[in-house]
This record gives sequence, structure tokens and C-alpha cells, in this order.
Amino acid sequence: MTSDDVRSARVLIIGAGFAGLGMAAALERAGERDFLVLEKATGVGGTWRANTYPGSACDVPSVLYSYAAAPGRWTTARARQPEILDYLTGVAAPLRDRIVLGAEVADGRWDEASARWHVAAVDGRRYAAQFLVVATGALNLPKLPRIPGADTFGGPVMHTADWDHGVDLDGARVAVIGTGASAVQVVPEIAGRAAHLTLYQRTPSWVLPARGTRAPRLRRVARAVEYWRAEALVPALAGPRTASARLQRRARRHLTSQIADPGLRRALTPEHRIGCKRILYSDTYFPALAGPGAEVVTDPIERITPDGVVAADGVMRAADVIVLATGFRVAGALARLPLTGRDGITLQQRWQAAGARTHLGITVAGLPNAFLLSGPNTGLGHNSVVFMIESQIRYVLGAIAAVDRSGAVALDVRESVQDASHDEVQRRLGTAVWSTGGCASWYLDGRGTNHALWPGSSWRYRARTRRVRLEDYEMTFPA
Ligand code: N01
Repeated sequence: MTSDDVRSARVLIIGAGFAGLGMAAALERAGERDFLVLEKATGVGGTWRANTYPGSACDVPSVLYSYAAAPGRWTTARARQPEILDYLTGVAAPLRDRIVLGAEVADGRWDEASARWHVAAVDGRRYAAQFLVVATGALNLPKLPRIPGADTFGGPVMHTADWDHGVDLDGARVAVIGTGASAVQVVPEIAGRAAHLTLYQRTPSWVLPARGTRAPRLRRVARAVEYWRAEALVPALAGPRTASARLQRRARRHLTSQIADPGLRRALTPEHRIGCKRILYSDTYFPALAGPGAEVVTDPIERITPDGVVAADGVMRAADVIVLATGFRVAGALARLPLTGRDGITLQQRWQAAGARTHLGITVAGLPNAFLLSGPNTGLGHNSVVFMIESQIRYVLGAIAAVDRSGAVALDVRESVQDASHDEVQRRLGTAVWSTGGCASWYLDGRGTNHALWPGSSWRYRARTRRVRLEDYEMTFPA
């Protein structure tokens, strides 16, 4: 293969979801014309292309769950999936020529001699770039529970993130497994159509009332109000135990007001502290479970048969369709990306040895000129991740500008800076509700370490990422 077969760009972005498209649009606005976006799917949108289950929506207000530079026109306060996908498709439209669809990355390697990333797609296409932005997202590998007999089931089994719209739920008997953010959205939709709904609950969730549905008219004001209202939750999550008590009382009142039956109410009352898992918002989830055609099963699932699901109470409950609202395989999702940095060491090897260490969730020692968006410890349990993504995008723009200004060809975060950044985040997470609240969640990996969340205010993250401190980086200059 000759060098002509390699498509070169100054910046290569992997992923055309919220983060990747935001990065591309920001580069365009900054006057950078030499960039490409590689997307493995056949369309843009990432999460919002994949999650088409009935009821799929964003529980964060749309005025916050949108780019500051592209506010969008929303028909409701919290948009549903089709509207969010339309919005992202609109953002992608002017960038169309720079987005390569169906380009799944098979390999990425830093080449010291050329100071370039060399990237190969699964279909053999090759790319080279000075800067690499990894925007592949954290929640994209569906977690399929291993339940004995699952392969013997006679009907369709669908994960929420892999919905088969050809399956008819009208009048069907539907078994739903899981009680997280996806479940509270899909359950009311299923209950409205199915003849019978059985919810298999391993752990109940705290649910707060859904907040208003009308799209605000004064968008800028609404954005500020919603932002600070969300930030007010930080003490309940990252602060002392007492700070969450009021919130938990509100959730308990919501449950009591919607569920009259004491037995069902008991079954739906969590034992963990609110915030330990993602806080859910719904006015329709509990009523759906209290309806005449619904049952909540709290006995663990034992097996699946051709006709339905058997729980530990020994009862076989017949089902025509099984819905898996069982979440995603998160731990190590990023590390699965085959990236090889300095000294031939892969990202996976680095993180296997020392955990998912990064500087601000963005740069990784040994991976020069590579930047992660939505990287480790940049998720939020209380506010819009788009705010975090935009902080990262600004940082990446700042880093690229700093390399250009200094006459260097590459920058690589110092190991000591990365370690200090990582250790500080972990120290603060140690006392937060995700570690102390008495639950297991996808926020924690197999070792109980939280590599998912930022431990506090998003404005603090914005402040930390406002300026690229060149002293944090080793710079490489042309020979
Ligand atoms: O997944 P989850 P999700 N047997 O991991 C249960 C984002 N999101 O798709 O709690 C029985 O939260 C599991 O039980 P337990 C958001 O970041 C955002 O709902 O582990 N049950 C749990 O109840 C969210 O946090 C929006 O005991 C099993 C459920 O399945 C993230 O996506 C909307 C099981 C999984 O809950 C993931 O949410 C939707 C088994 N073997 C999603 N395995 C917004 O609106 C798992 N479970 C922004």
C-alpha cells in the first residue's frame, strides 16, 4: 500500500455521537478545516441512534442537553429520542463531507518518527492524523444477563439498546428485566400496550417526580435556572449523608402518593441511599406497576424456559416477549479501543496495570496528541454531560492551539500530573454516595473503583479544564 492510500487529516475524531459531533462543529467554528470524523455505524447520533426503545428520552432538560452554540428548538422540556436524533442530524449536516460512515476503527498507533497517529478501519481504509480525538462513548455495549435457559425462550428477547420494532407488543405478555433509567422509560410504554407486564426487579430505584414538560420560552434564562437547580444536588451526592435525607424523603413521598398497596410499596422501596444509583424521574413508572395487568417480581430469576421466566418462588410466569433493560458493559469499554501509544504500549495494558488513569479524563500519559471525550471520571450523576463534553472540547482546542503556538509537534501529559489528578478524584469519590450509599451500580468496576463519575460540581470541572497548562505536558519538538 502506498502513502496515497492513506487519508490524512490534522485532526481525526472517532465517533459521531454527541461528543464527536460537538468536537467537529467546534473545530469548524475555530476555523480548522482539516479534520475527519470516523463513525462505525451507518448514521450519526451514537447513543441517540441506538436507543430507540419506546419511551426513550433524555431525563435532563433539553436546554441543558444541547450544545451552547446550537441551542436547538425543542417541543418539550425533555426531548424524546427521535427529536434528539433529529437535532444531532441537523448539527452533522454541514459537516457531512468530513464524516466517514461505516468506518469502524480496528487499530490506532502513534508513530514517533512522523509524530502522527496511524489509524486503520476494519474495512482496510487507512488514515493518519497529528491529533486523535476519541469520542466513542461509555454506554454502547449492551449487557446481556447470563440466565440459564435464555437461549430456549420461544419468543423475541430484546435489549433496550437494540430494539426490534418489528416485535408487536400489543396484547402480548411482556417480561421486563431491570429497573434503571431505561426501564422507567420503557415500562409505562409497555404497560399501555401489553396484555400483561411482569417486571423482574433485582434492586428497586429511587424515583423523583418528573419535572414540567413544556419547553421554556426564555431559553437562556431556563438554561441558567435548570443548570443551577441541578448543581444544587451536588451536596446530596458528594457531600455528607444528611444532605441527601431531604431528597430521599421527597422520593419516598412520591412513591407513597402513587402506590396505595403497602406490599407493593415495600417492594418498590430501595434500601440504598438516594443518588447511589442514578436518580430517576418519572410520574408514570409507579402507576404502570400498580395497574391491573402488571406484576413486580422481587424473587431472583432462576431460569428461562421456552414459555416464560421462572423466579426463585418456583412460579413460571408466561411471557411472549422478554425485554432486557439490563444496562451496559462499562468497565473497560474505552480500553477495548485498540490504541497503541509510546513504546508500543496499548491503552489496555496501561489501564490494566494501574486502573483507568487520565488527566482530567482527557489525556493519558504515553498517548501523545490523543484526547478522550466522555473519558473516565467525567460522567455526572446530577447534571448534563454535554456541559462536561463542552469543557473537554474547549480543552482539546486549547491543547491543539498550544502545540501550534509553541512550534512543537506533540504533547504528552506527564505521568506525575496524571497520577495527582487521578488520585485527587479518587480521594473525593471515596466519601461520595456512590461509594458509601450501599449499592452496586455501573459506576463501580469489578474492584469497586469508580471510573465513571466526576466527584462534584460541573463548574469545578469547567474551571479545571479552562486552561491547558503546558507545564503539565512534555512537549516534542521537530528534530
Ligand atoms: O442500565 P442500569 P440502564 N438480573 O445499569 C438490572 C443512561 N441512561 O440502561 O440494580 C436481574 O442503570 C440491574 O439490577 P441491579 C444513564 O446514565 C440515561 O437503565 O444491578 N437484573 C438494574 O436494575 C443510566 O445510568 C437516560 O440490581 C439485572 C438494570 O438491570 C445508564 O444509561 C435514559 C441483571 C440495569 O440498570 C444505564 O441505564 C436511559 C440480571 N442479571 C439510560 N443485570 C437518560 O434519560 C442487570 N440487571 C439521560
